[in-house]
Amino acid sequence: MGLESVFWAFWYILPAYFANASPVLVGGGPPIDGGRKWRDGRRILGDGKTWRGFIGGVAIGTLVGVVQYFITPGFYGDLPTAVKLAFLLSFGALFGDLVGSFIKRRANLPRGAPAIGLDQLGFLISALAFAYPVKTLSSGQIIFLLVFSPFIHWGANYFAYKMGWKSVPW
Ligand code: CTP
Ligand code: MG
Ligand code: K
Repeated sequence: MGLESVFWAFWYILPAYFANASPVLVGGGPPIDGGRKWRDGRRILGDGKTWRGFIGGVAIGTLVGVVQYFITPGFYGDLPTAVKLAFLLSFGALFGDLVGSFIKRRANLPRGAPAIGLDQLGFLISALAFAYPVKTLSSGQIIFLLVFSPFIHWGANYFAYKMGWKSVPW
């Protein structure tokens, strides 16, 4: 795959990365599950999934898409398409993140416990699925993102840990 198509793959997915990474800075406050428990007696999602993180992440990711439109309008066609795409990528990413936490709680993993695969790819697969109807990538580009995103995810989390934004480097 050419360098150019690698670039567009990253450019395409950027709102999802921003949406997924922002809650660590903008999150906090009331948890989405309202503190409620599932029938297994454990939390539905846990305290790590908050409304502020979710809404803030979707807003930041969508805003990133607007900025991207003004940098490369031709890639999106028009502004409404860019906004729709960025919103779906961001919403999809954070929805996938919630599904991941739901699965982790059912597996009896406490908040913040790492789940290799789920943590790095859940948000990405969900973002790609939500955005698919508006605009998608080639299968080669999707495979590229699936292979390389875990490294970006680990790098970003390590950076956030070093900055003191997170208590664990994952
Ligand atoms: N966060 C948030 N709201 C979200 C997602 C994340 O407020 N919807 C914040 C929380 O402070 C969370 C941090 O971002 O602790 C890091 O996110 P993540 O690693 O996804 O959550 P974990 O704390 O690891 O929780 P879980 O075990 O459920 O994945
Ligand atoms: Mg985590
Ligand atoms: K996560």
